[in-house]
Amino acid sequence: MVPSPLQHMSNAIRVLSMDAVEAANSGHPGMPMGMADVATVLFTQFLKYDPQAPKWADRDRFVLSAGHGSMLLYALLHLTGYERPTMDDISKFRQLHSPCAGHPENFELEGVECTTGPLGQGLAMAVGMAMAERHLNASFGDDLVDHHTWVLAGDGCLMEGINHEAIGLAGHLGLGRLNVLWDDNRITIDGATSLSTSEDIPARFIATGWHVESCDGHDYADIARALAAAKADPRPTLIACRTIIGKGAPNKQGGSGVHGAALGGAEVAAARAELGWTLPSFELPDDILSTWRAAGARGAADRAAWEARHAAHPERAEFNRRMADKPTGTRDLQTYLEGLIEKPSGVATRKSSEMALEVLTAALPEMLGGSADLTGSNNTKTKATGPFTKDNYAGRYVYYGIREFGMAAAMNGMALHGGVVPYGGTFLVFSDYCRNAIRMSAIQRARVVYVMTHDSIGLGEDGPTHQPVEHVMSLRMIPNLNVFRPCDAVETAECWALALSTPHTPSLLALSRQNLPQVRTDVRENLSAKGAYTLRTANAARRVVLIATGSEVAIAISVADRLEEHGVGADVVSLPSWELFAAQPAAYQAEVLPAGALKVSIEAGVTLGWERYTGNDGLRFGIDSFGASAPIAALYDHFGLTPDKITPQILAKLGS
Ligand SMILES: Cc1ncc(C[n+]2csc(CCOP(=O)(O)OP(=O)(O)O)c2C)c(N)n1
Ligand SMILES: [Mg+2]
Repeated sequence: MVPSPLQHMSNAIRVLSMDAVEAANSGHPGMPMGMADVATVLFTQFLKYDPQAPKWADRDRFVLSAGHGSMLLYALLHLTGYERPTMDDISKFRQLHSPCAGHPENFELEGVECTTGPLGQGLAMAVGMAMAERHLNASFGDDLVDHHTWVLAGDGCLMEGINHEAIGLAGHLGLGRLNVLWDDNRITIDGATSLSTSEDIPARFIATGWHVESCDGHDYADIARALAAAKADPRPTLIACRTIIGKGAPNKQGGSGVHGAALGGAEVAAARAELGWTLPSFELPDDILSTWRAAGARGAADRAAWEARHAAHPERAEFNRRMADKPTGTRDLQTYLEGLIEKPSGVATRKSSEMALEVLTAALPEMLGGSADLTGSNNTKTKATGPFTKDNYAGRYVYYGIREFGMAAAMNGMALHGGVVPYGGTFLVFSDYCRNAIRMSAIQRARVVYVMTHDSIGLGEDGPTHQPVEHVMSLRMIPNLNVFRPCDAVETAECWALALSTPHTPSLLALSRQNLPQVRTDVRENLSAKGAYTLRTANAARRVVLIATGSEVAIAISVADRLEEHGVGADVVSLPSWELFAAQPAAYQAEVLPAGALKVSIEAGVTLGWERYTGNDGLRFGIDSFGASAPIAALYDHFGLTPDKITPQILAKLGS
């Protein structure tokens, strides 16, 4: 049978995918070959995009949640006319410095909206993109913001727990512009899905408030019908696309063997014969390429019309400001800081964070807050941020429900969509629930601000399940994540300013439940920006440098007082951010942590890692076990984090 023009187009995806995987001898041909027909319909008839303007603000967002099928996306970007990947890039699939990485990476290629591969998270990020779209639509209207979010998800994405959080949120918020194409091939790596699941997925989506369609994923007319129905329905839609994994590989299609391995020379040759494809690897027939390029050009008229509307729009300057990936901030924060000097505040840093947020959210409409059901504990809601609901997408506060992972991934999607700066709260101990999404914020260079409160045993009676011990240190290990543990109201506001100033780096604020005295008396300079600084200089000859973070800074000051009473001079260094301190010149680091002095760290968490600043011959006070359930004073005493318990050990070490 002679392939139809659409079949030729889909076969171009198939051949490019199998050839690139073959050349790399690594990768996943099954999904791209199986979903080639669905993708062809989406990219030629439904998706709104313009390869000549990949960042066009009102483009539809396409998320390849099943990121292992990256070749599908690379093939589509090349075929539709994006500048990259070139055919040369594709021929170097999975090689060092090729933008065609093993899994799609948003910082490598325009047209890759987010980095995917950790299954389920693409779908959850798409929920955030769809939220950002509705929010900006509510602010700027249909003329500027009116697009859809399309997701391609596999069986794995719909099995991961995060998908439950994501679809629950999307159904509740009525995100009708979100459509998920499910590659319903009934195969995963281990074999048939019947090995591991009996779930009625459509029923679950319907139960969550979604609309469900199904289609034959190899019948173009049926696919187009289902996509049109999805677009027309006011609810988010799941489209179950029945497909054959690896379709086109005559002997291997339909089995798990095509999921993640090169087909091999004989099968590639057999597939070429099956598909009627005669050209060598990485060559495309002119007529097929030009048909694809024509399909890719369909969005240009839409984009031009949008640009005309944009040029005439009275709020275009504000729209451009929000969509720009730039540092943000407000002078009002400095006024607020000066007020703290006049009237010091001795509240918990979670409360200080709320006070800073009152100022920031009033001045910065791009901030979109929320909490995973701990609003009153995380202190994330401000007067300026009304609820974001199905009936009011203009709201700026998301009740995420008890969905930490879903929240974090949605915030990634919002940040990557652009136009909003998301922040969201939970207890620090539950950073583990969303840790991979925090990591994905960092990989994707997304400005997300995590407000993580109840940051130590200082939370008291809730006990060891709720008391972070290893969390702060382990979060410091994530590259490109700024972890802040501010010690008072001043530092907390400074850290907020820093978090908003890094458009390509996420931040995490570890904040106390308990009240803390204000120790800063000068706000002329944002000292937290240096990561660490000498908060108090020794009176007597300096023999000790006490290094502390967050709630332990006040303890360090008391220890210093006692040491001075013994004639031992002690500096106190506050170290709110390891990452920013590490970025300082060596001379500054040596000035803050001078050679020769005994270095002593005090932090209510694991001591592993503090050797970096104390050296092996220094002293480290922390907690290398789980906490306990008790009132705070009893806990600090029990774990030896009091001036009474720390001071004698320092004196003993000094031999005085
Ligand atoms: C969170 C996570 N767990 C495990 C993996 C490893 N993995 C990659 S693909 C895959 C199977 C996915 O099956 P499916 O979505 O049905 O893809 P198909 O085999 O149909 O292409 C697994 C387990 C992963 N990428 N992410
Ligand atoms: Mg599958």
